[in-house]
Amino acid sequence: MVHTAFVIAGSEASGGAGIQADLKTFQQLGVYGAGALTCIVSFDPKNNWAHRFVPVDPQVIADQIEAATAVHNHTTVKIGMLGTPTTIDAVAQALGRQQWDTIVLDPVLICKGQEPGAALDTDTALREKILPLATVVTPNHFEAMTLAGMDSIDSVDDLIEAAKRIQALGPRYVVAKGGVELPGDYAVDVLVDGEEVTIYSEPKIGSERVSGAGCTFAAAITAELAKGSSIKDAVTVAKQLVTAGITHRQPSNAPFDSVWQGVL
Ligand code: PXL
Repeated sequence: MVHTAFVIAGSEASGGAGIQADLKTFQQLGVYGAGALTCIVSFDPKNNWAHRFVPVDPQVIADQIEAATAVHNHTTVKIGMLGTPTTIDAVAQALGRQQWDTIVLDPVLICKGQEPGAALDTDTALREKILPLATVVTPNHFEAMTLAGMDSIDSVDDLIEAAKRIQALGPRYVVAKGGVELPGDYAVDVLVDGEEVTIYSEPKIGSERVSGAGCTFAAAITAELAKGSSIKDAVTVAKQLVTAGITHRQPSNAPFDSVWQGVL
């Protein structure tokens, strides 16, 4: 029997991000994946790849989680894009129906191409209802600024400060991702575990963001924790997989290439 991991996230039909990336990552790391859909994102190739967004009915989200958690005894869950305060309520309630060893939250506020304004109500609801339940949270540069209430993050020290502020909101571990947004030649992530700070750094691969990098990173942490790894080792594997997956990215006709999880 292999370890299992559950994911609650949105569909991004092109296969770059969302639950498609999550489940591919679980499979790649040898974990049996299962998942519930929160929303459906369809890029619009006729309108500058705008994101068409449809939330799934909250009862249907609850039904999916009921079904999946009845079929397998999941103790590890990843939470990806939720998208609306109503969805956040439904997911917070459903999570409360059982004990979880590990809840990994990728605090997706907006996806690439969306307006930052759309993030505000989601930010408030995530901060109040989901963050306090999370074991691990994996904000990117924008999400770290928003959740930490900082106007800018311009250095690794700022990123550590943001991670510490977010940790004060409840999660045990914060992995804040500098990605291509911080100046310099390295993509730097910081893990904050209480007072301990671990820095993960790899040379940047180009200066463009790649679709699915955040989803793959958090899903890989989830899979490794499901197998019993320590958080430090889980982040090491996640960083390796994302770095290799970006190096061997899948080209696309959209403005973003996507991560190839099958690389390792
Ligand atoms: O990369 C963030 C993300 C997560 N989940 C879904 C998405 C996106 C971005 O497009 O569509 C479903």
